Amino acid sequence: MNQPRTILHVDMDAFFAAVEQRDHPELRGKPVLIGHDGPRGVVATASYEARKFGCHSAQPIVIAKRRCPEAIIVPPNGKAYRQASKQVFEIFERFTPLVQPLSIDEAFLDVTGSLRLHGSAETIAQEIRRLITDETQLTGSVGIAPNKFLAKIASDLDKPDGLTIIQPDQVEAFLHELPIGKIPGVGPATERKFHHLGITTIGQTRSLDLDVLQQQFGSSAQRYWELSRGIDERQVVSDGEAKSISHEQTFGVDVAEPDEIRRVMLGQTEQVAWRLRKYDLHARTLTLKIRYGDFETITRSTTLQSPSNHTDDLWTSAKGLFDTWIAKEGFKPVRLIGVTATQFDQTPQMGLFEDENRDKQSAVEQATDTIVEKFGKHAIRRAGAIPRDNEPRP
Ligand code: TTP
Ligand code: MG
Repeated sequence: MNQPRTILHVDMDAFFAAVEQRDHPELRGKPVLIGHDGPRGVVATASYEARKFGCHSAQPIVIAKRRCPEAIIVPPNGKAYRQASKQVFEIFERFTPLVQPLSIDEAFLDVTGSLRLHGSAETIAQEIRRLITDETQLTGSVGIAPNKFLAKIASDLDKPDGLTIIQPDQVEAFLHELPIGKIPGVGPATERKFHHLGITTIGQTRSLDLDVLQQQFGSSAQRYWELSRGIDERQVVSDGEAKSISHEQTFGVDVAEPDEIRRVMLGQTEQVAWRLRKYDLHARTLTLKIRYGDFETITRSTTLQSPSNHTDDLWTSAKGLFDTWIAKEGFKPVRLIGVTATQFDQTPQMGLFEDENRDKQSAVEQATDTIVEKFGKHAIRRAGAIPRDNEPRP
């Protein structure tokens, strides 16, 4: 067993919409949808005012408008979101070097080594929340727990502008109440399987022996066994030290539509590229991970023409791998898709000017351009209509 740790998960509230409401006072207090209006547009996020009407991320704009006709639709402005994200991450780094970004608006912080200086994790969390509000006029929610799994769940419990602490001695009681579907990657089918076994909460899984779990859930059994006991030893690894940067997502159902998977892959590629750029890392190798409905998992890798951290370059490789897989092996419905960049090289490979010019095109804009090119003008969609799980499995 490792030493006890204190992990924070910070996640900004209604991030893109909150930036727009900050920058455009006329939007404050109003239902706002971020996305491109039009028949194929998709909601990137909804302000909390719009969520009351049932609007949410990854929903077609037409449906969101039906639920909330007075909603104001604002096209995304990637530059503003990147700038706000940079400010927020700079705040995190004042408290610990162990900051692991998960996406543009969320990160894990291991503050175990900072407790002596700052007093307590709660003090650190309150200070981070205060600094975020003072310096960016935005709000974030924080979860504090002994591991990543619980910290991420905790940050979501009191959103927006919330702080939730799960003390080590509360873990067991907490897991006893927590629905099984809260485990990342457990979709409706797996949930049903648990229900058949008489299990509805994560804590109840403790009553099942490991071999029973293995029979039922194969390679996921060990993880369920550990999570039900509150064990998650994954370390917080800052991207600066990471040997690989990846995003993956388990779908609640097997996805039988290749374009749907391409959309998710593009969002993942955008996030991976953004994290590489943040640490000035350039990846030589890109790997695609595909899991089928029967849990068989394959990986396919490719070497980039030259090391890169640009969305377009990584996307060309990721899409190439996906299309080659379909051409050679035939498409099968997909349960999990993931994009990983490895083999980092810190020396920029391009001329300074070229690099600078390319940097001006924001990650979001690049992704937007690519989506528009591939899927039509109003097809902006990042994570698909499916729960996100952008964490590698423990
Ligand atoms: P989230 O943190 O999932 O959502 P949020 O910050 O808008 O709201 P919450 O308070 O619930 O955390 O995502 C961060 C941003 O990423 C979000 O503001 C917009 C973008 N995003 C998409 O573009 N598409 C998506 O499908 C999702 C989920 C997010
Ligand atoms: Mg958020």
